[in-house]
Amino acid sequence: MALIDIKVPNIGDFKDVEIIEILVKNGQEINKGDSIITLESDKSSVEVPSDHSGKISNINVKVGDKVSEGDLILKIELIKTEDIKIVEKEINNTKDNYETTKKPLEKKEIKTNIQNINNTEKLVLASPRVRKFARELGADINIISGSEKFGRVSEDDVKSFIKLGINKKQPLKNNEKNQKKQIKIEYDHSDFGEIDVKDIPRIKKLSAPHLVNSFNIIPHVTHHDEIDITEMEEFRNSLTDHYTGEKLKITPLAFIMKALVAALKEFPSFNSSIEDMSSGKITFKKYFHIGIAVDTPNGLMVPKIRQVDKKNIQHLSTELREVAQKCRDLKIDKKEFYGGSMTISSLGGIGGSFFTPIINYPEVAILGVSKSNKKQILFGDRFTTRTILPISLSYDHRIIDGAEAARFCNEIRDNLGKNFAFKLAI
Ligand code: CAO
Repeated sequence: MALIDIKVPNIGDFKDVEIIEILVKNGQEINKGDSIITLESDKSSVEVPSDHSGKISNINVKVGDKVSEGDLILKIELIKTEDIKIVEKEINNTKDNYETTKKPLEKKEIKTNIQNINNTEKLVLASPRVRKFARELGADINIISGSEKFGRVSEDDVKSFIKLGINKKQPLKNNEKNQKKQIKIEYDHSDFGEIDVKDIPRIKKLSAPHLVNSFNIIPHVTHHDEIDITEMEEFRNSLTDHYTGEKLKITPLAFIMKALVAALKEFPSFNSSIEDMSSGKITFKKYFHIGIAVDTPNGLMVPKIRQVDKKNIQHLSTELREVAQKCRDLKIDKKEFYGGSMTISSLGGIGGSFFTPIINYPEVAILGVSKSNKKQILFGDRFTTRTILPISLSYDHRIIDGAEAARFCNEIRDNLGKNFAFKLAI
């Protein structure tokens, strides 16, 4: 079996850069020139092509790894006789011959893939393939709203953009220009005392376009409410392990996920997406995958917990912990960020009452959860101490009315009531 190493080639300024996509799988047969990984620096992204045809035998890297020239990406098993001959010839050639015959080819191939976006007005995330696709269709990638993680532009985003018929002179870009004008200040902070200027963390830079896109496109309204979860909390705190008798570590979030999904079943418009208003179409999802905003040292990530309707509280709680840990260890596959019904952003473990969460586009609503507190409230004709959970529902006012949002919150409130809490745990 003839195995050959495929290493990171010389690609100019790309040193210690992050792998953001692995484009091949073990066992897959590829041709010379096929892209195998995508690298991304702060300024640009590049797809690295294979310089040999064959079968992928061993992928040595994973998404999130940082690599430089010469690092091993994967091994390829040469299948065709002519490929083996080519490699044998290369090996037999002198080092000088090798440099002159092989290097220019690599550079030429890679150069065509490098997307230098230094001259654009904002950082737009898209793979070279998508950029090429946009160019071929005459679309300006810099004004396309990305629906993927951190606002990354996908091929589908380009297609939707073309369908919308937006061009460079349309409002989004003007808005951005106006925003630039508005935030320009005419003084220097250092005029007023000592300052320290630092780089904005990378994940924040990447997520910024996604947040701006959502905030600019979706007319947000946030509905606040308070839910009495006294019985739910008593029930949660009473849960013990069937075998050991030890108290189960289940946070309120697992209950809230279940309550949310039960409400989504009653109010399908909250489990929908509109990507192209002009098409007059709205997509209703029949699945219940809930996005959970996870605070990590690298920034905020929103993985999905799949099929929440089919899992019990304990299962959800365990999965939530595992998924949050994967995010914090950067061991999560990017697919886990796609395909959500609605998102929950819980600051309950941290503090505060009420906030205005930004909808995770292309979803149409997000449920913000704050920290529950014991409060004296009028219960019947007496003041009594109850546990109150503040919630904040931001919704897309294009398709959800205020009355519907209020009813949706009422439904969540009822679902977190005593009887439902018992039912949920089964
Ligand atoms: N009210 C009161 N206490 C709460 C609570 C609430 N609403 N929600 C959680 N808690 C408690 C938990 O019970 C736990 O208590 P113990 O330590 O006594 O067991 C503690 O707070 C810590 O919980 P947690 O945060 O570890 O777990 P979680 O399941 O509530 O949340 C996760 C998991 C991943 C969502 C959370 O860790 C996180 O990252 N939150 C931040 C999300 C964020 O940044 N959102 C803002 C995004 S901008 O829109």
